[in-house]
Amino acid sequence: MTALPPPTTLITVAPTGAESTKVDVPALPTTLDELVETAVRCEAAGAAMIHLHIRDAEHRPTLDLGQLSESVVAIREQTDLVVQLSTGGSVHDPLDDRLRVLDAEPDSCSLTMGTTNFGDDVFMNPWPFVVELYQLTQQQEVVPEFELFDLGHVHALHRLLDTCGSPYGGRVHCDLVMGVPGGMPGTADALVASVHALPAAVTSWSATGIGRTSLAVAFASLSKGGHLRVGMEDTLTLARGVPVKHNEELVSRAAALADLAQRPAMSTIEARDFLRVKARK
Ligand code: KMH
Ligand code: ZN
Repeated sequence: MTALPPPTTLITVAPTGAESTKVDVPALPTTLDELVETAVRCEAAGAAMIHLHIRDAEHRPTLDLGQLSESVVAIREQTDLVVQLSTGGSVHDPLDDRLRVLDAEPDSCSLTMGTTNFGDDVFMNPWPFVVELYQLTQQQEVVPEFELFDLGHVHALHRLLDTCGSPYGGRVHCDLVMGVPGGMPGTADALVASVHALPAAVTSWSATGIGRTSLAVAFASLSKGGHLRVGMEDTLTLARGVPVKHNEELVSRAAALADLAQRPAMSTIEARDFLRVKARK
């Protein structure tokens, strides 16, 4: 029997990332004020969760714990978004710093299920690190979002759940990150193959397509009953030669697609229950 698609769509905004520079992309929100302004506007446009990377005073990626905590608090004060901190950081961040991200007490965190080539770099996620980070999420009551860049990462998720049990909260939410040079392509075929291979314990999944794969992945995700992640971490143009001026544009477009699919954007209240995040306000 075919399962019914979920009635609403969880829209996550990933506004900044760690890869683009402020010099190349001045519209990238890098200061705390810009991040809060972005969060407020994206929530109004339909986002229910924010996937957060932060920058230092020189706009460089940082995992400074004080700044992370301050950002989590500021976004919580000004919005009801589910706050997800990146534990991926930048490809240059030491693994120990990435483990300490949870001390900033986010609602959720990203947790990438394996090492992957990442353009000309390598995004390191050795198995013992994945296990340690997962166990910390369980102890610190943070809901993980499993980032799957490749079919091998899907297989690794089976292994993690089999060996380490359920996540905090009991829901298993994943995100297919598609179109990274070095990972799986941003195509409907790759999305369908990944979804078919997900563990039975998975309760929800979203997908994001890097760069020009963004729309193809969004359409495929909605068609397969998935959720959406959009934002300037992954996509800097709305169309060829049309730069994104504000993350809100990408969220509004995702919300319009979700409406067309008759699965409108999920509210933040719904998302908190959907993901079973801990009440921290
Ligand atoms: N910046 C990438 C190296 C995550 O946030 O967890 C890793 C990344 C994934 O963006
Ligand atoms: Zn990220």
